[in-house]
Amino acid sequence: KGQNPILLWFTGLSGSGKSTLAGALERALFDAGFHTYLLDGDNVRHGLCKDLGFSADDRDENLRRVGEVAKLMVDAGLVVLSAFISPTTEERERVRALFDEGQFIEVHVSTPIAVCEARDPKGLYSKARAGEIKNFTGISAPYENPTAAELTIDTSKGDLATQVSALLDYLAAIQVI
Ligand code: GGZ
Repeated sequence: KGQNPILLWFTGLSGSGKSTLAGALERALFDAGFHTYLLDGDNVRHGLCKDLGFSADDRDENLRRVGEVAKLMVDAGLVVLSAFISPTTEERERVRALFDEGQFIEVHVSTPIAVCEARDPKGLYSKARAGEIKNFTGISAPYENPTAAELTIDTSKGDLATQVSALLDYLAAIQVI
């Protein structure tokens, strides 16, 4: 199926729902015949970036590598989705600058931190509050809210199917699908 290669960049706090949302959108695009790939901490931080931790410098390098890999995948013609906290505007804009106008679509998963912390699916927020994890985004390390995201989705409002529909509607409206 003919397709416009793009990168959908999901940014947001731990527990905000980035991976769930990106995974569900990937499934919908794949089912519609698109060639897709989802980059996230699970497939990057165990291999390509296994030498990196969560200091500001290591996150910066993690996101630089992810951006370059995504660029190669987009050059190869894929619809690429990524789900990383990506806490700073500078890091996100550096990735955007690798792409042509319209090829980089930033999705801010804006779920409030109180909701992310209440979800705490891996118990990381409680460890961060106890001081057992240092540099935890939103608790002891910064997260800069995007100011120019193409889309903003709060996963504490509405259900996953509605959120995926909103993403598909946007992609259809800008004629990338
Ligand atoms: C934030 C951390 C940390 C610290 C481990 N701060 O919710 P998760 O568990 O599954 O996803 C988070 C993931 C963040 O990695 P990223 O590669 O997305 O981050 S970045 O874009 O900043 O490079 C969280 C877990 O790793 N995790 N320690 N200190 N999240």
